[in-house]
Amino acid sequence: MKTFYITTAIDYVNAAPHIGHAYEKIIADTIARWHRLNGEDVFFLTGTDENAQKNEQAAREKGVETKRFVDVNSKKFEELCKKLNISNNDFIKTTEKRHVIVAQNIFKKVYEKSDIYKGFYEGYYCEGCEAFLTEKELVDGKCPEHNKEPIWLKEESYFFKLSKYQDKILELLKSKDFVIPESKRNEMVSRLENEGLKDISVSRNKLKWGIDVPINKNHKIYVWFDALINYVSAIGYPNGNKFKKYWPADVHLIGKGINWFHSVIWPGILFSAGMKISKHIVVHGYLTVNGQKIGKSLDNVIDPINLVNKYGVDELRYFLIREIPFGEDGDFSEDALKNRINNELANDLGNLVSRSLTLAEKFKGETQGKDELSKKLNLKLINEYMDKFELHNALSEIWKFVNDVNKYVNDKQPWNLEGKELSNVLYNLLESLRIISILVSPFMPETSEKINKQLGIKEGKLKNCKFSKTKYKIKKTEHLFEKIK
Ligand code: ME8
Repeated sequence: MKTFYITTAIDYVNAAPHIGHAYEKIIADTIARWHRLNGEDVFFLTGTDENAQKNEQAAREKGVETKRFVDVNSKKFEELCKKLNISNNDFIKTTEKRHVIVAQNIFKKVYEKSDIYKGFYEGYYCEGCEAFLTEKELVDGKCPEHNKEPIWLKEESYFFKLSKYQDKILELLKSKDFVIPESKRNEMVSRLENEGLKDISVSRNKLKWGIDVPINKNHKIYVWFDALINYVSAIGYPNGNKFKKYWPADVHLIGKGINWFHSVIWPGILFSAGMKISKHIVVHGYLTVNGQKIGKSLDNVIDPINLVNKYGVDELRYFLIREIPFGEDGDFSEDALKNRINNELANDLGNLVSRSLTLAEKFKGETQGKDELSKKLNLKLINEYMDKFELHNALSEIWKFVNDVNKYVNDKQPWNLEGKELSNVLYNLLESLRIISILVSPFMPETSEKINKQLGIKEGKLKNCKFSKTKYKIKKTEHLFEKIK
């Protein structure tokens, strides 16, 4: 069976999750569910990045012991996953022993290959990014990502010979679809071509929080070196069955701010450790809230759990995917969310299901006839969009079909029909609903279940998306979506 291994970034636990975290998990989940629908053996990983300095600092500010603090906050991310109906197969916390052992193991392996050497680091460090910054990267002396002045570090440090892998990494970046979308690949290629690769610091001295450097207990492993390794520690590198089965990963889904770490540094580590390189780095854009950058200081960290409570999980999932062209930045606003709920969910899909089922429930005979609608469904195109990670286009193509079926109802006016003619229209409607239910299931799993329940059918797979003879047991119940005033 074809395997498919997908991961999200692991989230810092210095604060509660925000809508950007929810966005990433929803996209990854939809991709994972799509591949399961296609009959593949999917492994889907998410988790939390716990060894960062900023987690320790946040704990200190709250006056809580660090481990307790990260555990409590990590739970919030796990709860978010449940709330968003995320179908992850595992959740890794980088303070777990299974991770610590592997991070140290790979550090040692790279060291023994003479790709790690001791030196002296002097330069800027942004605690927000948990990254060493060059002067060039600063804007008005501040980190542009966090709008904060970095600290000046001067300390003994271990360095990773990233420069040694420059040619191999550039070749990899230039290969067609290692980084998706193209625009995000070009950014990496031109940065690498302009700046070249320097060796990078991979340890921090005199820290209390973090994973010990295995060859020198006075140092901690630099958090990014440790964090990237979660993708292999979680599946049991080097000898675990899952590692053998699923590595290399098919997709690392990440936000644009951490592209360099995944497209350049991670392959460098993998090359050095003699491991296979992940197949695709898939990069999404950033969300703003009412046009403003998400940030604690801006006080617009919208709590995704509240949004789910207020609007419903599938409503939020649908909105985020449909609203933002994949790979681009996008804005979240409750007004835009309400509009899509009322128009596309309640009107287009909700009403279609509701009026079809009302007619079907009343109809006593068997629904049969000839297929008049399947040519309206461009399954090939939907598949192509999903393969290109253009989830917004896939969803909009599915909606074209929903609205073609709506138009069919309006044209046929089945409420004025009876007997064979009515049976034929209902046959077309019910088969269309069954197929729509399959297609929307990765995007809106609960909605799909509700449709199936009312049709009295089991969940289908992608291969069942064709008109056939289905036995239905119609039982109309609730509305799929509530309109919002
Ligand atoms: O970067 N909109 O963690 P993180 C959309 N621990 N996505 C956003 C976003 C926004 N406004 N802000 C952040 C880290 N993200 C590291 C990752 S992976 C080995 C280590 C995305 O909690 C961000 O780009 O800051 C990343 O993909 C994810 O959310 C977690 O961000």
